[in-house]
Amino acid sequence: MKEQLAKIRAEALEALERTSLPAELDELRVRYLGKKGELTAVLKQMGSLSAEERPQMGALVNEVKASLESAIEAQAQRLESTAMEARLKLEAVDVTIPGKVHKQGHKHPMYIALDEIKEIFIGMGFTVLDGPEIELGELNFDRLNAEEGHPSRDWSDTFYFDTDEKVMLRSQTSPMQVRAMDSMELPIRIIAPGRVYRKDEVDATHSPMFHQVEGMVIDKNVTMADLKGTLNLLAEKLFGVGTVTRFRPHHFPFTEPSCEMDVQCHKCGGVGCPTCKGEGWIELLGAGMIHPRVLEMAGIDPNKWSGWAFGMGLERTAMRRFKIADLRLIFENDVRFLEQF
Ligand code: 2NM
Repeated sequence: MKEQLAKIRAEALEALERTSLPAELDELRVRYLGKKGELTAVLKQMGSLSAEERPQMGALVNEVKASLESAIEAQAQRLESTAMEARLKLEAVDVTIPGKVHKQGHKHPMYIALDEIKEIFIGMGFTVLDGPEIELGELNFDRLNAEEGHPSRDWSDTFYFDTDEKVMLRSQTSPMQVRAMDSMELPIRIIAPGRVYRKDEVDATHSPMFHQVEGMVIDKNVTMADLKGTLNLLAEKLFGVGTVTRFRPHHFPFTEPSCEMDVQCHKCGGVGCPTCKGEGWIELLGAGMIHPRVLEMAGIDPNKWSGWAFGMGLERTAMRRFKIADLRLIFENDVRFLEQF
């Protein structure tokens, strides 16, 4: 029996050495240490031993069992660390390999100008509103005092939807002003930037889609002086201290009185040059005191409240802000152009 045990131990240790997978280890564990394993078989033979031999053999079996258990445990740890090393090797990342250079995009100069405009108005307590580009004719025209028959409502000027002529691409962002009058508590100070659509022929100064920033203030005792003061401040903050402006009378259906604001030409200082088409001035925006009927239609009492509003084209404002000569550069999105700002 002693020889038998020595043989089992030697065989088992040798078999252990040759294992390379945890499953093989399990197999050996069952084969040598399991209930039907070889050591158990030896134990079962103990009945035939004498009373003196039995404890000796028992101790020997236990010793073999313990040494096999610890050998299996040691091999298990070895296999585990070999597997881990192999995995680390396989998944190793060479941090010294140069990375792929991604081409970075660039903010469009018009949106840089818009961000500046937003900052200026936010600093004066205005809220920036965003709204739908598909609008109801009711909000785009009727509620702004441009009733049936107004020239801007003509099919040749406006993108109506074929299926429903009540629905259109907004021709200005003023429907957002109407929404604000309907939903916000007075007093109101808002600007509404966004895309607008008109059936213009494409040329150096026109595109059927362009961007606008409109704005509106409604409060008690608001006058034309507030309009001029605020818009002059906008011009100075956007184009620099000392920027010269002028206000000319104009007509819009939604304001009364109405005006246009010009900025003195930055190229010639007002003398007249090709940039300002010899005028000395460049038109910046339209504005006016909100028509009492527009306030009334929103349920605002024009005897208690008054307001002013303005609308400016963002493309042209950005062109002036960054001294860009041709509108088409704004729409082409040539990276060599965009990277300059
Ligand atoms: C302009 C010029 C003048 C304007 C008016 C309103 C509203 F809703 F308050 F009546 N929003 N925007 C306005 C006034 C727009 O664009 C050239």
